[in-house]
Amino acid sequence: MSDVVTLERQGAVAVITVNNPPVNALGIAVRLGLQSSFQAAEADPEVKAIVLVCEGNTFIAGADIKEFGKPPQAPGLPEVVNDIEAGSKPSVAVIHGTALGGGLEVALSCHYRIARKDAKVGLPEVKLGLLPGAGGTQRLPRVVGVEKALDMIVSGAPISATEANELGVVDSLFEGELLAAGLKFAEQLIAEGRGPRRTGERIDKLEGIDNAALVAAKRAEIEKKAPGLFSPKRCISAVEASFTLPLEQGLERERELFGECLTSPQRAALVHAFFTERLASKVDGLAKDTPVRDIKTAGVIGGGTMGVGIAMCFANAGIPVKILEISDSARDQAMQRARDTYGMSVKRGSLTEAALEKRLALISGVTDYADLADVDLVIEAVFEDMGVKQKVFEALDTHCKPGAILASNTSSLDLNQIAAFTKRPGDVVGLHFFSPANVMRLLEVVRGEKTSDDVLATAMAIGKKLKKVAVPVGVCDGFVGNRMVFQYGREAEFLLEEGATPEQVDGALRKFGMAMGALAMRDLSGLDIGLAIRNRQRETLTAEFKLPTVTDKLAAAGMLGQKTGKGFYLYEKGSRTPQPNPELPAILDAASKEQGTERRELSDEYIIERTIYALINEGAKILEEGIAQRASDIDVIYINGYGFPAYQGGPMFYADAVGLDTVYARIREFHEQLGAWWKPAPLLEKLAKEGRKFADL
Ligand code: T1G
Repeated sequence: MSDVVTLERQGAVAVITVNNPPVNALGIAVRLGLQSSFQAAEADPEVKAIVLVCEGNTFIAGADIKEFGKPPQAPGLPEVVNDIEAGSKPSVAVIHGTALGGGLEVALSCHYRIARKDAKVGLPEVKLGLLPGAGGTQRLPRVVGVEKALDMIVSGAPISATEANELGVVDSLFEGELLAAGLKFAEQLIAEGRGPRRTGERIDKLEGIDNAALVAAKRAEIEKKAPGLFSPKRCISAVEASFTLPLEQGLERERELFGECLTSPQRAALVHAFFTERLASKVDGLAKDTPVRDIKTAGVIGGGTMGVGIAMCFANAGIPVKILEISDSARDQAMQRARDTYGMSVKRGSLTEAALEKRLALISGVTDYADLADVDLVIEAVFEDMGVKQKVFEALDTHCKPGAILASNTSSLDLNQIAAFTKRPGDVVGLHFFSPANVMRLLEVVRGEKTSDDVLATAMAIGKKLKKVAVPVGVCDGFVGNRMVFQYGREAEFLLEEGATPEQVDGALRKFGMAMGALAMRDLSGLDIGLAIRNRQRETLTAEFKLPTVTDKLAAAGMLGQKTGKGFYLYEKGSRTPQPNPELPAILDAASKEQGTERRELSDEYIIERTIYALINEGAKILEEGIAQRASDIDVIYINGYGFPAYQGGPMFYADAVGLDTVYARIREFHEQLGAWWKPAPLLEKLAKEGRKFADL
């Protein structure tokens, strides 16, 4: 027994309780406690059945991720679960909250499972660059069949208790008190004289089906969908062993494949992404007990794509929200846009008609600022022009109640200047959503120089409530994400002037793992938007800072990207699939001549260095200016807002993996060869010379 696992007997039932906050992770103490508790119950002649239950919000949510990469400590989880399954007395796992990863594997090694109706179960290891390493790839197929097991293990997505019950993963559902439900089930087993039912011995779900074909189909699907990912392929091979090998050898094969994943760099990057996403919500210098204002109602200024997407986030979280527009027709259009957007989710089957109506009922359209007098939080999402922002914030200052939070969704303008338009700059904060706002998880929470602590704490809390990954950032042009993407986009465009094609640049970036190429992304957001920002930059840049001119030429020719059907690529009517733009080569030739740039062959590796190192160098400047609290926050921003591959860990993690001395040396070369904009960030130079990492900061 240990202080995190206790054993007590209630009549003929041994009750084993895990209590290891916050999520009952299977750290060494829990593994030792489980092993000794099950052994003790097995040895106690009074015990006829065993109940496994957990304290706190959830059943076991997996192995202790913090232990990965550290020297393994015995007993390993495979040993513990095999012991549990081998027990001669029927054991019941009582699931509440989430039974995930090693937690579900422990439950699958118990002979029976019951779950509270609102529970979820799953094997999400693939999201950490791993695979279920304690029998999950061998036992789950024996319960749900190979097809469903492949879906659950390769996607890592949890299923509801109801579905788990339908599939036979859990034997019954209950509501209310955990232990009572567990004892009732165990006593029934005793009464009916039902003994152990070992999952590992079951084969009925493996027979009579062309499992090899299912595996081949999944392999082909993954090769297409995620060619760069390491662990999904190994998940498939492990499940394949469940029907090609006897259990013992299947478990061994699983261990081999697990070992390969454990040592893969992708695992380190994905575990980094897991923990840093949670770390990002911790704001340096903000006391844990900083009061948070109560946000029961919200308002959004502007019913365009962003405004409606933001309003939907509030409705999705059950918060009534008013959208303010300048006219009745604009108001009605905004409401229709919300209905149409929800309608697409209903069509896709990810939302019911009833839920659509319930959420729409929380969104109302208004045309008068006076209608916002009583809301707790207002977010402005109007055109990116300081004059327009001034009118809006002066009106909000006049009409909104004292204590209301006044937020701006600006993506690059000076929030301190916006706050100064009001008599209450302490109540002003930036809430920078990413398009489409109802889909993208990232939220940059912009802290103005006068933003008060409780407003910042409230903004972070509302971010979590809206199921966003909220990351605090400081005020500068483009904050963190956009400021870095300007440099990344600049280099992608320069590479076109130097001889690359959009297909080559974007192809290299997609192979690197980016969700979308840099130039396709520019076409999506609109070249006029990019150009407006670039022209504003031109005003501040000194002569030695050269800028590419391809966008200028495309815009001058009326090619603004997807919205005009032509940009870096061509888009057929109604299609978002980029095709080569036949007019581009001439434009590139003209740009190269104008810049005096000789066009030449460029390698994919060189393209990655020019684009990703531009992100890293600007990230280092952002860190030294304190615009981002920590390097990992930049990684969280890029993974959740800019399609940076989580399995590369984010730009700053990637830089550490490559080695800052290598990155710095290459950037110095670019500085000498290309120009002033490649001047290495002093922080990068310092860390490289000291042989340190961004992670050391
Ligand atoms: N190990 C260690 N710490 C964990 C943890 C884990 N498995 N899960 C959560 N935490 C920490 C987290 O960092 C945070 O810490 C706090 O708990 C609350 O988490 C052999 C190999 C369970 C759905 O992948 O998905 O089993 O920030 O903020 O939103 O096959 O946490 O407070 O210091 O996320 O309520 C598989 C991972 C492991 C599940 C709860 N399991 N966890 O969400 O809270 S691999 C997982 C989650 C494995 C075996 C293999 C979620 C949650 P802090 P939180 P939440």
